[in-house]
Amino acid sequence: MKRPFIFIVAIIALLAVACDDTANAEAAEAQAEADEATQTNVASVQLDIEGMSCVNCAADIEEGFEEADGVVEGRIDFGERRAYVDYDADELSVDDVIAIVEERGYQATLLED
Ligand SMILES: [Cu+2]
Repeated sequence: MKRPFIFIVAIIALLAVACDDTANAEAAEAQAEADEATQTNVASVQLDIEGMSCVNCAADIEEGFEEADGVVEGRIDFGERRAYVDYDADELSVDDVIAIVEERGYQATLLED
């Protein structure tokens, strides 16, 4: 009669420990990301994009940004035919960002403001 009770207590204890570990790991990961963000030399650039015929083309380029190392965030405004890209300037140059667009088969030119 006593055994099942101990077994259940043990399971609950194990689950509690596991959940706590997950929470700690998530907190550590969030902290690491925050540290990385403050250390990253983020630059922003706007590009004029040519060659897009539909919103799928915009999504295609955004996918290129997502897959590229060093791009913090890349967004395409299909209506304006424009890309807004935040990137790690220690890792990439503007030409590298343009190359990401060109690899997908579109043309990008730096928008001077
Ligand atoms: Cu398209």
